[in-house]
Amino acid sequence: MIHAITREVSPAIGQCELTHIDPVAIDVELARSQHAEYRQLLTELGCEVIHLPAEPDLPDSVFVEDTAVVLDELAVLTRPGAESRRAEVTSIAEALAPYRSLAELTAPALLDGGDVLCVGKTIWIGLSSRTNRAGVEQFERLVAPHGYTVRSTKVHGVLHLKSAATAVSDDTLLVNRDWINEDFNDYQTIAVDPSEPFAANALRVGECVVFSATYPRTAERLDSAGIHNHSVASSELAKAEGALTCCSLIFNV
Ligand code: CIR
Repeated sequence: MIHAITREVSPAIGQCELTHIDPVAIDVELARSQHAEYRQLLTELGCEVIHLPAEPDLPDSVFVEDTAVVLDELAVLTRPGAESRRAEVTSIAEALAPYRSLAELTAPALLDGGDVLCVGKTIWIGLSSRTNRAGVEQFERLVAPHGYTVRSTKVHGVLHLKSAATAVSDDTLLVNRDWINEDFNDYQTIAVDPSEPFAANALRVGECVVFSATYPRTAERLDSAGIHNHSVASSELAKAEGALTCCSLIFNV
């Protein structure tokens, strides 16, 4: 069974971290209703959704992806690059504890889950403003014994690796090459439509792909490549520099 951990949008989302985009007022109620649609879609796609209560003092806490990387063998609790986000990890650890053994990154490691792209047994980690080499090295030490190969790649001009590249099948990545130097030669790649630079973040749920309704041209490119996708609205949390993968931790039980 697929499980998805999510968390309600914080009433403080307006105080979220912003790195590469300008502040625009966020409508908390709209963000919550779009998030509810997202959870509903995950349920329809077969997920058991574990929805955690809002954290009023943690503005970015809806973006649960950044706090942990859940593999089949263990979950790695991260040390998020933004100090304001470190306290988010505690309640995620409690939520994951029934399902996985837990390991954690410690200082000087910095790593956001948004920088971690798992493609089979290869794990790509973006070196970004949130993730440093110590984070990559500690993470690698934890997962290598389980047969994973870790590869790092620089990310520039955008927050996380998964803003620039996500997997839409076992061997196909959706990419925006403006933000990464890596060629990803081992995979087939689909480029985002040039008018939709933020469209590279697709969420895989089992064999299904969830995709933002904001990017219809890139959705057509996916369709043409035989990657059929389920559309969901995500415009409001995009104002907090978040996308689709950020809002859940998805794993099999
Ligand atoms: C942040 O800057 O940390 C949040 N405002 C957005 C985090 C989005 N998370 C993600 O892409 N994995």
